[in-house]
Amino acid sequence: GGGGDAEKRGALIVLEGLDRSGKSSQCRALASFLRGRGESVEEWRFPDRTTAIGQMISSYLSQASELDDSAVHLLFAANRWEKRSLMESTLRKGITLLIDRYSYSGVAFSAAKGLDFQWCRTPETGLPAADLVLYLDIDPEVAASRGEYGLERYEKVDFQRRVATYYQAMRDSTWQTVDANQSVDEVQEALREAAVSVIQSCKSGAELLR
Ligand code: DGP
Ligand code: NA
Ligand code: NA
Repeated sequence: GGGGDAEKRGALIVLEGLDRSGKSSQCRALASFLRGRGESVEEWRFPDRTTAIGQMISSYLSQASELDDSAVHLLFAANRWEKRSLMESTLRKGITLLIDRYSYSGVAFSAAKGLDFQWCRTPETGLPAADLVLYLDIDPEVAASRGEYGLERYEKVDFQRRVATYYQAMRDSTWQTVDANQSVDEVQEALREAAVSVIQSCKSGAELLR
């Protein structure tokens, strides 16, 4: 379409990384920084454990239930699809979405179990595309030494190492890798610069809703 006002919108910004990469606290700090600059921002996370599908996923992750690997892969994807229209309408209102994990987690964690990489990507196709992916790059050994590691299903160093290789296979022009072995403040600084810049592009209509 044309480049009119109707296409000015919020940015879809995704934070990705291994478990204990610091994503969730960086996400919160980034949201409050952006709000302080007067931006409209909503913080989301996937899996969204509050929905019926999310509760099945949560029970699986806490190892309270077992599910077939392919079935649980489709549940994670469905948990994103059930939020699609809300995602799109929120972006169209000019609100920026800051999302803690998205389709990249969906593919990387399932492929790391041995499911076919291309098959894993298929159910993610057609979801709103991220304008910016902030990848918090952390050494799996460093992540493992952080608090509470090992309580959920995927929190094992060898597994996380495989997840990291699949993340690398998905890097594209929307990705910015931030060294998450740095201090919390240094990581936050890098995230802020990248986020401010993409929000500006979306406002100017340079990034059109796909
Ligand atoms: P979190 O709530 O961000 O700690 O994520 C919970 C765990 O689930 C974490 O180990 C990452 C994993 N995960 C997140 N999204 C997906 C997904 O779509 N598919 C799979 N297989 N795992 C995921
Ligand atoms: Na986790
Ligand atoms: Na999540």
